[in-house]
Amino acid sequence: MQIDAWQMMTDKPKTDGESDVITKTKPKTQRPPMYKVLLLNDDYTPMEFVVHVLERFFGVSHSQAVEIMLTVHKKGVAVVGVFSYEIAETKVAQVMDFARRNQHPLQCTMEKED
Ligand code: TYC
Repeated sequence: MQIDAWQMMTDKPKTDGESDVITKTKPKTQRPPMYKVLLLNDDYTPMEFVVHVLERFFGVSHSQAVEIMLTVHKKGVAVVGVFSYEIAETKVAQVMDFARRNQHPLQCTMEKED
């Protein structure tokens, strides 16, 4: 009978049926769910205001902001970013508060990513 690394590390002698085979099990790492932040179209919010919102709260360039704003204007809705629950919630609150303070009906919501 030979002394092996397992025995030396565990101080446990192998008994019948135990082998040196190590079965690797892949740990199932749980990623937190992500949330899409959506901007909705309306007929009253000025285009420049939406562009400003996108630059200010979503850190996109002016040309990206114009592009996203026009997508919302034409299609009715667009995803403006994907974040953790807490960050998405903060973005939505910031946009809604800023729109309300400026008396625009702009709507921003969040939705769990599939
Ligand atoms: N439809 C608006 C207009 O014509 C512009 C607009 C774009 C409003 C995007 C909201 O999320 C929005 N003034």
